[in-house]
Amino acid sequence: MKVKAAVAQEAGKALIIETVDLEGPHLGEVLVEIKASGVCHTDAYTLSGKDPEGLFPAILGHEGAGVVVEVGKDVKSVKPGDHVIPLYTPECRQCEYCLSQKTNLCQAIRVTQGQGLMPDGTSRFSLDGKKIHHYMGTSTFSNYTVLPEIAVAKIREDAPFDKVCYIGCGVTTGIGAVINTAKVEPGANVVVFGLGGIGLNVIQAARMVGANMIIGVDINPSKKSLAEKFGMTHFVNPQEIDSDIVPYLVNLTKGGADYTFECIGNVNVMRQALECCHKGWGVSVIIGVAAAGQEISTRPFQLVTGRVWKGSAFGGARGRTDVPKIVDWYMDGKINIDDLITHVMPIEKINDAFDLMHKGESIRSVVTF
Ligand code: NAD
Ligand code: DAO
Ligand code: ZN
Repeated sequence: MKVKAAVAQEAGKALIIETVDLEGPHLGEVLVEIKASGVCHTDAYTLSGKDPEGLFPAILGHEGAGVVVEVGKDVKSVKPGDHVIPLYTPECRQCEYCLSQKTNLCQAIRVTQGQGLMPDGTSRFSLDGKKIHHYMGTSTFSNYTVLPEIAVAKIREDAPFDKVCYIGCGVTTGIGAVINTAKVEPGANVVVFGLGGIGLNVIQAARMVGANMIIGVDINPSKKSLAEKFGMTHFVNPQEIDSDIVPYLVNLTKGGADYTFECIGNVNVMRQALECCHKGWGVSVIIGVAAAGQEISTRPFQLVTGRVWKGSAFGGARGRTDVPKIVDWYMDGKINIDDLITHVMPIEKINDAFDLMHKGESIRSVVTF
């Protein structure tokens, strides 16, 4: 079939709206009509050419929502008409990783997904007979896409696509890091570094679980008011304090934070986030993705004396199991997504979404089809 997609032809160039050929679903795959897709930093990172695993030409996008229109042979868990959120972290429920119950990093299709291909090693997208790569197994910057069955979460039908698409990455990443990875308990003191689309979701989850102090750290003072709306109790701008940020935060929390979250992707901030944790038990969770080749460091004595360094991918969420629950939380008013979606535009304007992101003027832009 012919589909409308924003194609990344080359690194560092704007996306081009094209009419692309899409083959129907093979064994174990589903064809999904994408209704809305968020535009995330990871799309921009790959488009920039800095992502060593980035492949071109490709159809980017990994934060979508839509409707199943056709299923391939042997597909059992979804049917045409079902509303779904694509999952860049699938959940096969059969691989060693899924069965371990210790991680959400299902490996069932990891190799081909990283090669920009479907699990059988081929692409469904082409333009003028030339292969176009899939991206993160999702390629949601297209009005139709093909996904493995294990990479879709079935969601309720009354959930608005242009809001719940954000659960496909940012919302789940931030909320899941608090609930699944750190397991923040009521009364805990929390520090969140970076108050963007991820950090604000960390903040709202910290409030939801009953954290005591929720300290937000950002160099951009314009982030303060929205963060307060989401539950931040104290704001710290590192450029406006007299002392170093680590002793400042240790003092503010009277001994160190119980939990910290790095939501920027800056290795120097990752160190600060670990070192402002409470001696003996403080846990620091790295969410931000640092540029290729970057390394973290600290004095090992920080860990010897009980601080714990962890990482979190897609909030530790098992997509097919957890994403429908997060959609319910949104529909029940337990979490706020609406105030984070600052811009909505048709797919034809997708390059404006990247510009807004680079200028720091959006929290999340959503493109619709
Ligand atoms: P964003 O740009 O919206 O937010 C980053 C915030 O950090 C901004 O408010 C900025 O002002 C602030 N900031 C920048 N440098 C700072 C510094 N030195 N000190 C304090 N604040 C600083 O980004 P986002 O969409 O929230 O994404 C955050 C990170 O999370 C990115 O690295 C992204 O790639 C990553 N991410 C990780 C996962 C995962 O599963 N681990 C998923 C999605 C995104
Ligand atoms: O299993 O090795 C693997 C791949 C895990 C991918 C996890 C991605 C986490 C962060 C990327 C940013 C997502 C938008
Ligand atoms: Zn698996």
